[in-house]
Amino acid sequence: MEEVLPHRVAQLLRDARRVVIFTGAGISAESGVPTFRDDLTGLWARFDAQQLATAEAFHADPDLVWGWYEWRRARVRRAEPNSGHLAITTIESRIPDSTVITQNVDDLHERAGTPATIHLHGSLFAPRCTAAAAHPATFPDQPDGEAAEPHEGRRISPPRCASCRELVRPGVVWFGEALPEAALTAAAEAATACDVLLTVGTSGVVYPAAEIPRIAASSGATVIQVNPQPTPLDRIAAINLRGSAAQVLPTLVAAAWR
Ligand code: BJW
Repeated sequence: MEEVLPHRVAQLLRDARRVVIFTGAGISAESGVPTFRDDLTGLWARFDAQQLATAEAFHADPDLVWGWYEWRRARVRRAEPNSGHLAITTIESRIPDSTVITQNVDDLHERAGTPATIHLHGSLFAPRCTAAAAHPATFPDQPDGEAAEPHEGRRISPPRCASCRELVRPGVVWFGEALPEAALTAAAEAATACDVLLTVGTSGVVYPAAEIPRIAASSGATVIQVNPQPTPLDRIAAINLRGSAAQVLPTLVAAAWR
């Protein structure tokens, strides 16, 4: 890959007509939300996130899995959007045909000012009935996620659906489950039509979401990657900016529209 000068990257962004910003857990890391493939810490250290985020784990031990999601929900509630989320809102204000697509289940893009974020993997804040997706579920937040953690991890019984009394489950997409069709279609269409796609803070290993930057590249868009670590997306990215989202994105935005 040729070396790309910073002013050239800024110019590419400034001149773009249609931009997609595709984010993963790394965008929220500097807000204090652990990435998905980070080792779990504290009382959750002996669990593996990839094994907890499955329907099988929930059915085998609903209290364990619901407790983990409650702990994460409380943690996200305490987090604030960082300068990476905010830089994305500046890009949206400068390039009206911008689409933000996230794999994250937090609400930090929305709280930064991107209300129309496309969520490919659902939300921590949209629990639903295990039996009928049409039954939404509302329930109170736990008082304090971390303080309430008992020794074996924070086990909490999930509530029951008010309509049919089945268990309520997190409104996220687990391994082996289909992504929400409308979100996936909208994401693929935006990736096909964009001229620049910024991929930020994702390992790029979870499909079909990881197809989104690949669709953009094969449709002729320039893919710019922001990540402190190499990923499988390095090969399709025209430009790899090695650094953290909260540092690189504001610098890029400032260089594009100074
Ligand atoms: C920073 C940073 C900083 C750190 N700044 N960066 C094709 C090939 C092989 C397998 C498959 C395939 N197609 C499907 C599959 C199977 C499977 C899959 O992809 N498996 C792979 C792991 C091998 N996919 C599925 O099962 C999907 N469903 C499916 O295919 O269904 C088929 C079907 C069709 C029709 C009917 C029925 C079924 C579903 C995938 C769902 C993924 N769900 C999760 C959990 C969500 C809930 C929860 O959060 O608990 O989504 S898994 C997890 O991974 C989560 C994330 O959104 C997703 C992606 O992770 P992400 O965001 O990339 O995070 P990390 O942690 O991996 O990486 C963080 C990155 O940030 C790193 O690169 C760091 O360097 C970087 N970073 N600090 C910038 N400050």
